[in-house]
Amino acid sequence: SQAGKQMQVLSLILSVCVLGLRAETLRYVVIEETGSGSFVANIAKDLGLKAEKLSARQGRLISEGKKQYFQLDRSTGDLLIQEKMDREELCEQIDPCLVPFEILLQNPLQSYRAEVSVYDINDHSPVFLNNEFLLKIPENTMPGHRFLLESAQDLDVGNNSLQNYSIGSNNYFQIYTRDRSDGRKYAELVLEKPLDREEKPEISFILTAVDGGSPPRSGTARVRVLVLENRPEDYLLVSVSATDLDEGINGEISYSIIQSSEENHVQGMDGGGLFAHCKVIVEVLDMNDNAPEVTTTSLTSPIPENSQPGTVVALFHVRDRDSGDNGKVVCSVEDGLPFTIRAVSKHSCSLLTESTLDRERQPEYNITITAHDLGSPSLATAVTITVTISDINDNSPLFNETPYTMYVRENNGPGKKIGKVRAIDSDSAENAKVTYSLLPSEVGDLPALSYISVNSENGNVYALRPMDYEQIRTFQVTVRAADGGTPALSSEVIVRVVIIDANDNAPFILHPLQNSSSSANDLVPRSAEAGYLVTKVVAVDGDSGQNSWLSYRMLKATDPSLFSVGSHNGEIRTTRPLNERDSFKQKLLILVQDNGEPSLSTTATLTLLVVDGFSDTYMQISEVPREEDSTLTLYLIIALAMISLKLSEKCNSACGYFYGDNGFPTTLIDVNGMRTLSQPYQYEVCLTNGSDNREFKFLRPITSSFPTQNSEIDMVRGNDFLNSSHAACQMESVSQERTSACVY
Ligand SMILES: *[C@@H]1O[C@H](CO)[C@@H](O)[C@H](O)[C@H]1NC(C)=O
Ligand SMILES: *[C@@H]1O[C@H](CO)[C@@H](O)[C@H](O)[C@H]1NC(C)=O
Ligand SMILES: *[C@@H]1O[C@H](CO)[C@@H](O)[C@H](O)[C@H]1NC(C)=O
Ligand SMILES: *[C@@H]1O[C@H](CO)[C@@H](O)[C@H](O)[C@H]1NC(C)=O
Ligand SMILES: *[C@@H]1O[C@H](CO)[C@@H](O)[C@H](O)[C@H]1NC(C)=O
Ligand SMILES: CC(=O)N[C@H]1CO[C@H](CO)[C@@H](O)[C@@H]1O
Repeated sequence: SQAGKQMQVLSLILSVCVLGLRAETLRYVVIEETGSGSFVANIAKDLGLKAEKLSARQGRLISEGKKQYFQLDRSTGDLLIQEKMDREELCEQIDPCLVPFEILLQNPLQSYRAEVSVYDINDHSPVFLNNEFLLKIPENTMPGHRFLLESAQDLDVGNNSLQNYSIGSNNYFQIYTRDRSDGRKYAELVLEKPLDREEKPEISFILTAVDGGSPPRSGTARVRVLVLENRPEDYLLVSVSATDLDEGINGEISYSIIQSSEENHVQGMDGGGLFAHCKVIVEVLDMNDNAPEVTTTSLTSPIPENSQPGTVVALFHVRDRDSGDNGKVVCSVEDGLPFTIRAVSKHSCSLLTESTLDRERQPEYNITITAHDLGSPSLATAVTITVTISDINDNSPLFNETPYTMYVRENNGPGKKIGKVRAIDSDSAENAKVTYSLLPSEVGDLPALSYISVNSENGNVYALRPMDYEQIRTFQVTVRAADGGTPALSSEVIVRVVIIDANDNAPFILHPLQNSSSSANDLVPRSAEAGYLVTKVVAVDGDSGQNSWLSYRMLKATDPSLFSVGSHNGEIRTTRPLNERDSFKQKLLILVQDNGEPSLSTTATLTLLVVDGFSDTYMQISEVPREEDSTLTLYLIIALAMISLKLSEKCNSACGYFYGDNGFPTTLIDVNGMRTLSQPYQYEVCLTNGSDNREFKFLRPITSSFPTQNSEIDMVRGNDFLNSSHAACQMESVSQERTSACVY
């Protein structure tokens, strides 16, 4: 230490030589921290005075500050350091650091100005205010981005002050040392490589500040970089930097934001309260971060199904908070619906019907309207509205059967339900409410209403009166179904009522006549062989089907061994040859029975006369009144007609004529009743052709058979009776017979 002081003093002497005494100011140099008592210079010599003279003139130092750093040795004239000087305390960052004083002499009074320049030594290291600082950097920060680091402070000046910043090795950042306008250095961290939070969420390294002293001194701090997810709140927009020429606290700058009327001012204020402003204009670029908003402003539901295409159903207000394309919105509606969407204005669109609607097909629609913006990627919002379709009376009731056929057994009790009609209307409510009614018509001579009725509500059909199958087999009425719409729609259906036969008619004997006082006689030649066809019991039954299937049975006979009756055809035949002993007059009682359940029957009494040959003589035996002859003829005609009429529709009027005029019960008119005769037989009917006597004399089977192509012919065949206006004839053909029958 003692040696060090000598060195300092030595150097001082050297430097004093440089300064000398010039003008009024004496200039000296001393190195800071030089110890007290150290020699600075010999003032007496520099003033050109002898040391004694200096003492005699009471030379002394007058310092400008409070502190007296130097002292004057009057005996030698030496300027000595009285108090050790710290340059940093004396001058802070001011360089050069001068300590001025005056040298005052008496007798005469003289004043000399002197100043000592205090040289800096590197006695301070750069120091960071904080020994660690944190940088939060979003991971999407682009390489090249610069970050200002807090500067380190070094109280020394010149080459001893902070010269350079360096960082520990890392893969992401480089450090650059920059000069401020005042020559001070600051550190700039530059991102070299993209950050990846997932790969390295935190990067840490040592920041070193080095001064230019010899040897250099340094200070360090740790830098921690936190890599952030791309959160907007951490996004570094801009770094501002201000400089202050002052030193110390007057040069320390703090930054703050002053917000006024949407412009950000950044204020930089130094420790002395001086401040500067700069304007930071932040232009916010729109990001498509708002989905369109859709509001239903009007909705018409239900809408009638007959709405014209183009009817407005709903209005929507649409807005998007974004700007540019991000805020442009297009509305659409899903495909396949009878609706379309149309822009009404910049901020609204309407939903219209596009085609016709049909409530019966779809009564309700859930319609999703989608609004999407033109941003990339686009954002969309969907709203769903429910539109119901209201009914219009556009459907008639439809019967579920057409025509209806209902069956009623004859002799039914009045008011019997015989069936039900039902019509469905696919409209709704009143438009679908169906009521039934019977259209006026006639059944026979009576209005249909007197036969049946229809319940207007439920369509039940009732027979109002007992039906007589033998009178009416079937008839049809028209039922109308009308809905409750305005105007109402309706449809009609035919209801066929079929009367089912009951066995309520006993067989009726057509031949031989049963009610004459003396019944008709049939003649049997005594020469007849066994199997000779004597006559035929002709009976009919007013019923139909099984009820009219007749069978014949011999109940009683004068000689039961002589005659037999065909159980199906009623033919009376001899069973053996006749002989002399056989009685002239034979009486037969034949039971005719139908096949109904229970069956009904009637009997026929036959009187047969056994004769030796046909002659007028024999004919006279029978004393049949002429009245009855014509009646018989009529019966036969009827019997024939009955067969024929059923086969030929055009016969109806002719037949009606017959029955009405002659007072015969209409129940006789029954083709089916003739089934008893529907055997494959033909008969030749012979009548006498005398002017007065047209009595039925006999019949004889015709052996040649007709072609049997169909059942119609079959039915007729057994009844090839006769053309009664002539004495004798043979049916030539079935068709002829049919035609001729109609003539009667
Ligand atoms: C300061 O350093 C520079 C270069 O490092 C040198 O040229 C200069 O002479 C030095 N100044 C002093 C006063 O030592
Ligand atoms: C300053 O530091 C950088 C490294 O940070 C180094 O490359 C450079 O040489 C240094 N400069 C001086 C003058 O020491
Ligand atoms: C419409 O949506 C409602 C409610 O989700 C649903 O009950 C209804 O069945 C839907 N209608 C149609 C026609 O899809
Ligand atoms: C026989 O019966 C028929 C039909 O029933 C009738 O028209 C006729 O008057 C009756 N004759 C006698 C004599 O009773
Ligand atoms: C019945 O006689 C008439 C008159 O001669 C005749 O025209 C008609 O064809 C005959 N009918 C039959 C079925 O033979
Ligand atoms: C049996 C009989 O008297 N037949 C007569 C029928 O009438 C024709 C002519 O009208 C006569 O030629 C028959 O002899």
